[in-house]
Amino acid sequence: MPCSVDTSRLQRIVVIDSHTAGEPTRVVVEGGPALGDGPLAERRRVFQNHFDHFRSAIVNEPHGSDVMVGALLVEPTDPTCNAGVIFFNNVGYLGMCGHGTIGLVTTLAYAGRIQPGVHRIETPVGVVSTTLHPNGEVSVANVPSHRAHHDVAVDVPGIGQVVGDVAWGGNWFFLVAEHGQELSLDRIDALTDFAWRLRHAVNSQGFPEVDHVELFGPPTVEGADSRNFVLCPGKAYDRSPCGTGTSAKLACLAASGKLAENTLWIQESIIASTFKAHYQRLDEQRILPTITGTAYVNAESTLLLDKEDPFRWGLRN
Ligand code: PYC
Repeated sequence: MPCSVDTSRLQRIVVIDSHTAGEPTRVVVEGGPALGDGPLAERRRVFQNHFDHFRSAIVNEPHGSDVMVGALLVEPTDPTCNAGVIFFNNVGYLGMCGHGTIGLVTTLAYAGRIQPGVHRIETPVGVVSTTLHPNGEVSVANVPSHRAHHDVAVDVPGIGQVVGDVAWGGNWFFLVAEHGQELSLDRIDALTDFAWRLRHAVNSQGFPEVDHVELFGPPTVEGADSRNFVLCPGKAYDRSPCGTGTSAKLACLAASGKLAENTLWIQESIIASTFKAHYQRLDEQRILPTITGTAYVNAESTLLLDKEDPFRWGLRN
C-alpha cells in the first residue's frame, strides 16, 4: 500500500517510558531542543521561554496525558554528574521529581548507560545522588528539605478552615493530616476537588509558591506508616507516593520530633504503591531525605510530529 505521508515533514523525538509505583515518566533521549550549556536553572528558563511547545508535545494529548511527567536528558555542568535532567508536566516545569529520578535511573540502566552503583544527577534545584541497587531498586538522596511554616490555618471557601504545614522537598507542598477526607481510590474526583480548592486558598492567603497539596491518612498496606493523596500542579494526582512529597513529609516529621534520623518510613500512595524513606539531619532546619523505589521501563518509541498536524504541539492546558 502506498504511503500517503510525506516523511520529510516529520520531526522525530526518541523517548523511553517507564512508571515508578504507577506514576509515568517519559525520558527524552534524542531530538530535544538545544538549551545551551549554562546552569540547569538557566536552561530551564530557556526551555520555558523558547521551547514550551516542545514540553507540551511530549506530555500532553495526543502523545501524552495529564499524568505524564517528562524528563529532558541534558549534559550536566558538574563533571561529577552522570546526567542532567529537567522535569516537566502538563502545565509547566518541576524543580525536582522523585519518582521521575527513579524512572530516569532505571531508563539509563535499560539503555546500557549505567551499571549498579552511585550516580549523581544534576537538576535545576541541585545535584541529587542516586544509587542503582543490584535488585533494580533505586535510592535517591534528594535535595536538602525543610519545613518552612507550621500549623498554617487557611480558610477554604465552601469547606472551612484547614490547618497544614508548608514544606520544601524539591517542590513546595502544603501537607495536611486533619482534613476529614477518606483517602480511597473511588474518591479521586472528590479528593481532587478538595485539594484543588485548598491549593488556591493557600496560594491566595500568603503562600503563592505552593504547587502541590498532600493529604495524609492511615495506611492500608502492611508495614506502611501512612497513606497519601498528592495533587500535582496540573490537577493530575500522583499515582506514586511522590518522592518530593515524601521528602517534605520527612522534613515535617523531623521538625516535630516525630521521626528520628535514619529511621525507616514507608509511605503508601493512593493506589497502594510504596516508597521507603529515611533522612539525615543537616542542621537545625534542614534534612537530607533518601527515597527508595522501583521503576519499570514500559515503552521505547519515536514520537512523530507532522508539520501539517495542527495538534502536533499537544493540546495545551
Ligand atoms: O515523585 O517527586 C515526585 C513527583 C512530583 C510530581 C509527581 N511526582
